[in-house]
Amino acid sequence: MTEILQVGHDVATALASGRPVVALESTIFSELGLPEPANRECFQRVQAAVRAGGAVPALCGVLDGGAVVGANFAEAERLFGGSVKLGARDLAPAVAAGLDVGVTTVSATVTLAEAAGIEVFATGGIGGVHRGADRTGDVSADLEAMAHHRVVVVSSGVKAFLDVSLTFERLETLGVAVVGWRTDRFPAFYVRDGGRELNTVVDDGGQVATAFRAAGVLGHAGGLLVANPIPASTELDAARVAEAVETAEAAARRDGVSGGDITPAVLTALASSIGEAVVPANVALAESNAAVAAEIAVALARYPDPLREAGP
Ligand code: PSU
Ligand code: MN
Repeated sequence: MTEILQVGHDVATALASGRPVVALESTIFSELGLPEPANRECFQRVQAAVRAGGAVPALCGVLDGGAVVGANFAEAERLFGGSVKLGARDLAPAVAAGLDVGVTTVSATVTLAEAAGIEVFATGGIGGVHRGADRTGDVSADLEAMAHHRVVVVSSGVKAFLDVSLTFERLETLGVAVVGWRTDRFPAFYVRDGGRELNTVVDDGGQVATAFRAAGVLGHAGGLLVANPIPASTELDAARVAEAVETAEAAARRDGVSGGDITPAVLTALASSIGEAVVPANVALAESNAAVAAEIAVALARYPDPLREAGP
């Protein structure tokens, strides 16, 4: 029988000796997230950034009915071609069905990260409350997953076309701690300032590690979202993004696109309407988040979990 949770060799070795590991989702590196060949290039840059920061990357996904944490080269190649998007709730049924290739979203990946004992995860932008959610009920499972799994999530805020304010409010309701990485503004993916103020600013990985360990000691059950704005040199014009999002969303509605299919459809439309700067912006922010996540993972590795140290 296929093993349900398969931790790659390098990742397992690192975890066993308490060395830093950063979990990575596979949806953004598949064609659902970025067009060929930018998806592969993005993965290569993200992976290199994690390694340069002194941590081991752990690409996650489902292959042949097994949940993989730390895909090897050949496994990663299969995931890049994946077109079945899996949220947290889809993992177990995918395993049961023996799914050949499934790419994991933020919600599925933080679930797998915690199951494997990885404390830090990097992505581009998290899912959240969609515009018009009062009508459609479309709220990403990413938010609940961050509330229930003790994992540090590094992202450039929420996906470009969500309702940033409603998502920000929902994070508060769910008890997900949000800290700004060298900023007091909650970022909105392509733009550095998403319009909401953050109460806590962190300047280095050590501060995040302290907050995360404190959350454990204080009995806070959920995760910690580290909001890292897109590098200034690749930031897009906010008005232009807003306009392109309106158009792309209207087109998706007109075509009857719903649920999990909305993200890939809108991202494709955005890339064609805003043009060439979109993909480099996406890659740059993912790479920056990977570097920040590695710094946090390194700091956490130097700061042993007081709960585990205490023993039984
Ligand atoms: N942000 C992007 N591109 C993406 C995603 C986020 O710019 O492809 C993916 C992530 O995997 C995220 C998922 O977890 O979309 C959320 O999808 P949904 O809204 O269906 O939960
Ligand atoms: Mn959604």
